[in-house]
Amino acid sequence: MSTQTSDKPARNTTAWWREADRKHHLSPFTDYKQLKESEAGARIVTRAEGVWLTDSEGVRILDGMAGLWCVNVGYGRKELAEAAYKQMLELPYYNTFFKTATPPPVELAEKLAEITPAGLDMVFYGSSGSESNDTVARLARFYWKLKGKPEKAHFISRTYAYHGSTMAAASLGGMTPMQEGYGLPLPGFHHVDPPYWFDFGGELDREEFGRQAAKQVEDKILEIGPDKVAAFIGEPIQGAGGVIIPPDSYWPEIQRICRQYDVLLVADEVICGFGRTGYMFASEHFGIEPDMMTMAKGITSGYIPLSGVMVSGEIGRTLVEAGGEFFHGYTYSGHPTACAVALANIDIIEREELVRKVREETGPHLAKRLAELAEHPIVGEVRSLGLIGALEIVQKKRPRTRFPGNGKAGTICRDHCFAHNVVLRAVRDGMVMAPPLTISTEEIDELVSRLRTCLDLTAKDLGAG
Ligand code: PXG
Repeated sequence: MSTQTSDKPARNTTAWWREADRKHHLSPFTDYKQLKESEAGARIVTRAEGVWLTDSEGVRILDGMAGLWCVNVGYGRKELAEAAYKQMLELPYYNTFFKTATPPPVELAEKLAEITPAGLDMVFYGSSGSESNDTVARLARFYWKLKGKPEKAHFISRTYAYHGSTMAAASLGGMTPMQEGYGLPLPGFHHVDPPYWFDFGGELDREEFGRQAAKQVEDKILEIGPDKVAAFIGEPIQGAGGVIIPPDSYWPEIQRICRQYDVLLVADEVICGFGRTGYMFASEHFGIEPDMMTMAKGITSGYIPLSGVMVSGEIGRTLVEAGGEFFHGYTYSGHPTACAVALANIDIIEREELVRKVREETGPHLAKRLAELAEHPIVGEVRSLGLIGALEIVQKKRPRTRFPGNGKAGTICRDHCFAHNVVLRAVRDGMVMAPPLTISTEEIDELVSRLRTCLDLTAKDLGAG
């Protein structure tokens, strides 16, 4: 417990929040020493409307990341606040354990069965993407046990994948810094290369590279033994890994391989879902028919935590017909307030035709504006689908050559963006973006124009301008 002393900043001012943040708050993915030593401290965001954040100094910031890839319907939606308020007054919480249910999770389950890809018709709820991917790991093993194949317990995923921060989700993920020194991945979690043509494709034709990347999954299944592999999991587009959009040849091959070896195919739609790519789910675009699909983020546009795992009819039937308790669940599985917000959020997405707008209007506009940046001297590639996109910073365009310092150029550009009040993420030497789906074409122009300025400054800093 701290007490106020005279040299302390006044309570609830920027300086006070920064000091309290440094002293008492352990933020995720933070170098605490670096934060402590940094002059500025954290930027304190106090309010937001549409695609614009406002910080505690009154500065307006264009949010090119929709929070953390989640605020799909934009900020300031009264309907979502009202849905939560109404539900909290009526029944803020009751559990879904022990043969009980409440109306919102049931109504949402019915809605999700309607809007998710064909074949997926039951949902298991959690409160985060990590929890849902942990559920996948347990559910896949439970399923194979019920099928009389308990030895089918291994998982295959990709490097640069992000599936969450809990132990199983981080094992499914392919971020080495999250694993080394943390005793991860857990036994039984295997990784292959991602379908990342720009960094790994060399001189190969994209589609040939896509087929070779998929073949790695087949080779890995054969190495482990098909009778031991439970599931393959992948984000249709790897988000946190750098917005890796696979060649068209990739997913159909993955699907064929999974079917051939009786391996469950799991799509992690935590970022891609709920309209991000111009489809309600990116699986539709890539022709993926997943056996399980995880969702979070855009399901409530980040207004309240909620996640889910959709399962196929076959998995659902097996659970129901074989019987035996699934020893798994969270206090907040099917939280009524979160589910009420999700229903109101999906209603906005549908009523405002956000998915169609992203596919036909704002997505193509972003692609067009990004294509202009491809001419920039330090831009090696631009790519996007709907409102998720990336550009690669390079020293030389042909052959594709990075700046020295692996990630340094990206960090420089990200810091310029921060200073120019546009939030974009740097992933190694790529700049990634995922604005709210409500962003206007004018706001996209503003985002791209600020990014261009920051690329110019980055080029100058790197002696390439
Ligand atoms: N799957 C995917 C595809 C994700 O992007 C998770 C699962 C985990 O969700 P939770 O709700 O447990 O965080 C994510 C999360 C970043 C960043 O810096 C990305 C995420 C989370 C935090 C930071 O890009 N994605």
